Amino acid sequence: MRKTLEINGERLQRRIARLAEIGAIEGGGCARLALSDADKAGRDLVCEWMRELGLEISIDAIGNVVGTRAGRQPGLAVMTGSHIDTVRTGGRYDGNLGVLAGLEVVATLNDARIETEYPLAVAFFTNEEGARFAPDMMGSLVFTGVLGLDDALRTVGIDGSTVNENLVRIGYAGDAPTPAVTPRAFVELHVEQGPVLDYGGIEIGVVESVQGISWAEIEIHGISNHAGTTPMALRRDAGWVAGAIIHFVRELANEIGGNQVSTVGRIEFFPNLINVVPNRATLTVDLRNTDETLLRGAESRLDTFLETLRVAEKVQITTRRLARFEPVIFAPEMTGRIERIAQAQGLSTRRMPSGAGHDAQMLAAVCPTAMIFIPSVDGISHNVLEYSHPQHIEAGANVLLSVLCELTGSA
Ligand code: HGY
Ligand code: MN
Ligand code: MN
Repeated sequence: MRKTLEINGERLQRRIARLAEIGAIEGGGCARLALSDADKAGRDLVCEWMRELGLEISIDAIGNVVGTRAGRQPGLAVMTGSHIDTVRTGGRYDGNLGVLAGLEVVATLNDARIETEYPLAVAFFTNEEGARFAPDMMGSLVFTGVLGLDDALRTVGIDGSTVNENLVRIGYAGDAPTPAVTPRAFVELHVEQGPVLDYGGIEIGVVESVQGISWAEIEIHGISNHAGTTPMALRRDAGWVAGAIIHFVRELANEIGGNQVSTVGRIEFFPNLINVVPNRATLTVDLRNTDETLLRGAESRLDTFLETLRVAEKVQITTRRLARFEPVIFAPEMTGRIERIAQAQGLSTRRMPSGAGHDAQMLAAVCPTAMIFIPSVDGISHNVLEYSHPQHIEAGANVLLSVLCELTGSA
C-alpha cells in the first residue's frame, strides 16, 4: 500500500535541530534535566509550536503538557508523545523525537485539511528521565494515577531541591487535574537506544514489551580515618565497600546472563579526600531484566551480599528504593497494527522488548498502548553522540502518521 499522506521530513528535522539548541552541550547533545531552566525553555518552545499548530494546550498539576487537535466527535483523544527532559549528557532524539514527530503528524494533517473522527493529542510528560528526581517516568506515573501527586511534588532531587519548588519556579504547575482522563489509545515513537535494529539492518522496531526496572540508592557509613596511620584490619572503609558492590553487581549480571543488566551510575564519597579513609559512600544500583522472577532473584542476591559486607566490614548499610517497575507487555492489537502498517510501507520490522523505560509503559496500564522504534546508530544513547539517520526518522514518523490516522478514524 503506497502511502498517500507523508510527513515533511525536512520540517521535522528542523524542529529537532531547533529544540536541540536549547541546553545544547559540546558534541551536539543536550542537557535539559527535568524542571531546570533549560527544561523550561524547551517546554516554552514546544508549547509555542503547539499553539502555532492550533492545538489546545492543557498543563496538569505535575507539569505534563498535552496539546489536543479536535476531532469531528468530542471525547477521548488518541494520544502520542514522549518527553523532552534529558539526562545531563543527553542526545537530541531520546524523547524529543516522539514529541516532535507527533507535532509533525498534526502539521501534516493540518496541511492536508484532514479532519479526524476522534481528537488527536500530543503530550510531553514531566521528568521521564528520573536522573534528577527519581523515579523516572514520574509525570506519566502521576498522569495515570500510579503515583500520588503530593508524593511526586515533595520528591527531593539529587541537588536537594523538591519537584514542587522547581515546577512552580519554571511556571509549569498547571491546573489540569491528575490523574488525567485516560486517552483512547497511546502510541510512542522513540529511538531504540540499543544496537539491535542498527546491527540487524532493520528499519522499524515493533516494541512488544518494556523490561522490569529496579533502582536503589545505597548508603554506607564507616569511620573516616588517616590513610597513612590506620592499619588495614582496623579500617571501616565505606569507599572499599562501595567498590565491592560495584564489582558484585557486574558479576551478578554476567552470571545471570540473558537480558540481565546492572549499572552503578552515580557514586559519592565523603569527605572525598586523597588521604582520608571515606566514612560515607552513596551509590545507585540500576538492575533490569525482561523476566520479573530473574529480576527479583538479582535484587535478593544483592541484599544478601550487602548483609555479608555489613557484618564483615563492620559498617552500616542502608538501601533506599528509588524506582521499581515490573515488565510491561503492550497490547497485541496495537503491536500488530504497527507491524502491519510498517510492512505495508515496505519497511523491515522486528518485534522486540525495550531495554529503556518509557512513558508508554505507564500508559499501557490505562489504554491500548504500543511503541515504534527506529535504529540508534551503534546503539548509543544517553550520550551526545546519539544519532539516527534521517531516512529512519522519516520512516518512523510516517508509520506513526498512519497508525494515528487509523486510530483517529481520519478521512
Ligand atoms: O532509565 C530509563 O530507562 C529511561 O531513560 N528513563
Ligand atoms: Mn526516552
Ligand atoms: Mn532517556
